Amino acid sequence: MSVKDVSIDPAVPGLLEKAENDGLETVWHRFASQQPQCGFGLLGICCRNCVQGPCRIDPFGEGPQKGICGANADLMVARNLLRSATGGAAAHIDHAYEAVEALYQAAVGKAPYEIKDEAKLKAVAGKLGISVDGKDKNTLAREVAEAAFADFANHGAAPMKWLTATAPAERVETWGKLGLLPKNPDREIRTAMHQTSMGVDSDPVNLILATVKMGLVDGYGGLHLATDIQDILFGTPSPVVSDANLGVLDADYVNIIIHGHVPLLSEKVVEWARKLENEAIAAGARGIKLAGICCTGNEVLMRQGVPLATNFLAQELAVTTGAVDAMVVDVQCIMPSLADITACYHTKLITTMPIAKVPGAEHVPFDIEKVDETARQIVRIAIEAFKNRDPEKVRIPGHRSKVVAGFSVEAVVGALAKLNADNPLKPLVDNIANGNILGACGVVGCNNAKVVQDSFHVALVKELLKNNVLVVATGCAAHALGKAGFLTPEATLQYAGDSLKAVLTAVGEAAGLKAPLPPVLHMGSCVDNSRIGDLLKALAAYLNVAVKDLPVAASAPEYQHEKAIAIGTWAVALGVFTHLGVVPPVLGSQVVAGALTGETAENLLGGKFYVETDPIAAAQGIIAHIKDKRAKLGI
Ligand code: XCC
Ligand code: SF4
Repeated sequence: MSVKDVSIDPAVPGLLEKAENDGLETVWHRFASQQPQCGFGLLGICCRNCVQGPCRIDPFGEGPQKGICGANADLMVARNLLRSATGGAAAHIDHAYEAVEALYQAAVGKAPYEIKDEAKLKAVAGKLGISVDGKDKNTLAREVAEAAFADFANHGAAPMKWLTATAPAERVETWGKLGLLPKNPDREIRTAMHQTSMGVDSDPVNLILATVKMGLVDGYGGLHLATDIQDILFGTPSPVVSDANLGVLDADYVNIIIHGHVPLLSEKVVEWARKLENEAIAAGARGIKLAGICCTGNEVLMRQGVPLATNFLAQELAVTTGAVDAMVVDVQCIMPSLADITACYHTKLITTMPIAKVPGAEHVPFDIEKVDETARQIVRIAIEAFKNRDPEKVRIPGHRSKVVAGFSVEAVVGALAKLNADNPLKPLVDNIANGNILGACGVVGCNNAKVVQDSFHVALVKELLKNNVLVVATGCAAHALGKAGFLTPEATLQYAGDSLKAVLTAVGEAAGLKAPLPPVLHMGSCVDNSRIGDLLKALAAYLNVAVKDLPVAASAPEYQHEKAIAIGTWAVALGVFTHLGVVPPVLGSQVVAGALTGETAENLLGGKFYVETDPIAAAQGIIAHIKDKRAKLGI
């Protein structure tokens, strides 16, 4: 079978052809083999929550309308949705917890990480109400880690501290009134699994509310906690210039790809790759090149300037270049098929986490106390593998685009402070108020085989920029926009509407960049969506309005993961109008689909989901929403 027109990434067609010539199948071949996909599943009306099932509802109303236990379509859809959000939140929370453990171990001298960002440490401690006076950084780091552990050990009635310390006060009040404030994140996950098991909750509305609560568990116990702790450990990002796309690989070098989500090991791999350059040179290479895939890639780009190799859908094709000596993976978004592909080349697939093994891969366990040894061992495996590389099988696409990344909130405020040191947000807000910037949109999330790779991200963002909507990006969306050249000053000149262009040019010049600010600000990995939340909180506070009143929106045009469902729900709970470019499996229930996309969500939370599968129509919907919010603010 041959597949075509699956991506707008210029590196893909050549590599796809190579994969086919090398006798390999990719995600797109398997997607084609799966057609047509199950209609019950697409609508969310199948259930296998007990072993009497699986049960299905006939969407045409002729066959069964209830499962064996009596569950109807509304209940199945609501239960399935809550389970998905719970799966996503569990992934983020496990990630965040691991970062907290690392911080604790580092603080007590058991893990070899230097606490890099004392300013962030103090800022986070301050928000948590921990006094910083006279404490050295290790003592303070231990206390911050203990405050995080306390959330996980919370057996009382108080809400999760990380939420009350970081979410906007107006939101905490709103969620409190609705009874949605989560307590211990682990317990919330347990409760949600219980609530959705056979014969517990049969009220779809109650399940929808539980899903919103799970969004909050994700947003604060997962995203915000992970970002805070990782910034403390590894540094808060600041602007950095690098490259994106598979052209960053180099046939003359040992090429190591880091892929996954949790940067605890990859930070060390970066460090050791730099330290062991000489060994690579002794092996006949000119040095070592690192490149990232998925969110581990974003993490090491933001803090270390490591180039982006590619995003989710092209991870297999990275290996088919024949030039990757080791692909090092941690957790999440790692295709099980990678081992089939690496088996065809000299590439070492290295798994590192106890919960993420792949048959056929080499497992080098991540052990936090010995992380330096682990990282050194991994780099050496790559150097050894390089010696076995077959030059005949190498084909590196020439495509690479410059990217400017590293836009943490601290960095954005820092750049704006060059215009107004006392009141850094004023220039931004003034330009929103006078209409030079129409509004802002966070474009985030994944690739999904149902969408031509990167096409929705790019078409949507082009249209938004043309209409003077500033874009911030994270996750695989940021990779997509990076590959397509949107993370550069040049993109401002090429794509931004006139008034947006003028503002970005003025800010860029004032910040000493000698060029405009990019029109799409790369804010990091998917857990770093917390940074977007913080930016919204700061803007709302400055204007003395609620986040739900701001002329802003979010979009996940090509999302695939359960994590994206959890993040999207958090965004809606925060009061954000949240576009989805892929139809979620809820259309089997009017009750659920209607509540999430209609007045119920909007009245209770101020935000709602907006599903639109055409990029231009989606941009228009987002712009109409932004204009509506502007009108309500009287600007
Ligand atoms: Fe995975 Fe985060 Fe999605 Fe990309 S964007 S496909 S989750 S790597 Ni988060
Ligand atoms: Fe069927 Fe009910 Fe069991 Fe689901 S929980 S599989 S609907 S019997």
